[in-house]
Amino acid sequence: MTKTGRTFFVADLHLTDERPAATGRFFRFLDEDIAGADALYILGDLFEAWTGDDHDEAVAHDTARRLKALTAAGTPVYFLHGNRDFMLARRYAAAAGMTLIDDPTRIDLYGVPTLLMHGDTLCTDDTAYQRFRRRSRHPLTLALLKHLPKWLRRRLARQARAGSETAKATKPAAIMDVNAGEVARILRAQQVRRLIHGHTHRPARHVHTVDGRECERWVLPDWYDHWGCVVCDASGCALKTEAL
Ligand SMILES: [Mn+2]
Repeated sequence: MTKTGRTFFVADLHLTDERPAATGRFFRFLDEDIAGADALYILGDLFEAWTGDDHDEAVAHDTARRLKALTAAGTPVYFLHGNRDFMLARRYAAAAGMTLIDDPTRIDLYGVPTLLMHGDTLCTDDTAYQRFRRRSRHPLTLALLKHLPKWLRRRLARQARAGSETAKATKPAAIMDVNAGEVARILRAQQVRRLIHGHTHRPARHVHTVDGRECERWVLPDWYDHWGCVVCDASGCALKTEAL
């Protein structure tokens, strides 16, 4: 297939059998929009919930098959973990033909060093969430979770989601957005002038001035009422979003 010279970024699709419209649009996106792209990066929260690679929703199987076909056709797919699907591991990644990448990962995007993140680590004002994140992502916790029976992992995931919904309802909106100081810190530490992330569900292009230099931060949309992506080529990036 002829390469289009474009790279696509998505996040926060929150795919589940309960929202078939988003799944349908994602599969069309893979077939129509992505065909021939240089790469697809999925920056976390591809799935609404992930309790282990034995996750048995139909959407998990269908997505693996579709992504595998895409990589077989010559478009590599990269995935970094979101807060919903951080249990996604090598077995599923292999079935889907995806390459797991770290959060953050720095890539060369048509000559521009670009940092990729899910975005939850940037929300440093939400100290309760950061504490939960540290505990749940600890290697010992992950090792323990892996050995629990599926029904128990499902129950724990449900409880975590319910807890997060309750917390979100009471936290001021500003706390759940990224912290500008943390954004500047990571841009400086990673020596990049471009950052692409999701998680906050507030699609936008922001400009940050770090040490007198202009940096851009692209925030990916979720796939609830709308769907969308950031698409980049040698001339730059653009945010695309449309009603589902
Ligand atoms: Mn998220």
